[in-house]
Amino acid sequence: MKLYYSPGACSLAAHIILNEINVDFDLEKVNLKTHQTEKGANYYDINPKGYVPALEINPGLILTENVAILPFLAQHDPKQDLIPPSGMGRAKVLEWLGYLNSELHDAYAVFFGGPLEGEAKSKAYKEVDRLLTHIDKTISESENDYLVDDNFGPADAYLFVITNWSKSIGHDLSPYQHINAIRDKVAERQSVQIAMRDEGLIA
Ligand SMILES: N[C@@H](CCC(=O)N[C@@H](CS)C(=O)NCC(=O)O)C(=O)O
Repeated sequence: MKLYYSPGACSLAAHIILNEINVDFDLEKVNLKTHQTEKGANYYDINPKGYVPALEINPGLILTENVAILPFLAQHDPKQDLIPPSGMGRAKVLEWLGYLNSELHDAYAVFFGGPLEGEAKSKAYKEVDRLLTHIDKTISESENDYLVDDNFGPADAYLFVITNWSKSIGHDLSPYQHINAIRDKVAERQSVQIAMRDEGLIA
């Protein structure tokens, strides 16, 4: 398998799960401004949508979209801890992935679409805070160690990656203690440390 990624982008979640499932994989960095890969390919030939992540499963077989890639990878976990194979547990993972992708990811993405000023900027921060408040409250009301049950899974990886962007948009994540409790556990995982190091995000 090969993951097309950009350092620190949402593709980091797939990178983390690849490290968790113990498969051989390659990485190819994509320059999202020029849409060239580090090997000189035109990225639009690989993913016509132009964004990361893209997962090459076999030569010529490409899977895109976080909500498809993350469960696809997680189900390769030999211990079956990352995602339940069926039933409500799996549906709950997909529910979180859908919400993170269509709501939280989008709310942060507004900051990366171009410079935000004045009212538009404060509205964008408010939206991020509104969603984080909901997520934090939901976690506080559950007795789980992670977003779904007591096992780390793809939704936790995705939440970790998206909330990492708070730093680059100048957003204060400290009020969200339940999110931060999950973030702290995720950050300690070897899969996460290795992925962040391999993307050049930490030394
Ligand atoms: N719907 C896509 C969105 C992916 C996405 O937004 N990727 C961002 C990085 S986090 C990207 O590559 N942006 C550059 C671009 O759109 O050109 C998914 O969930 O996989």
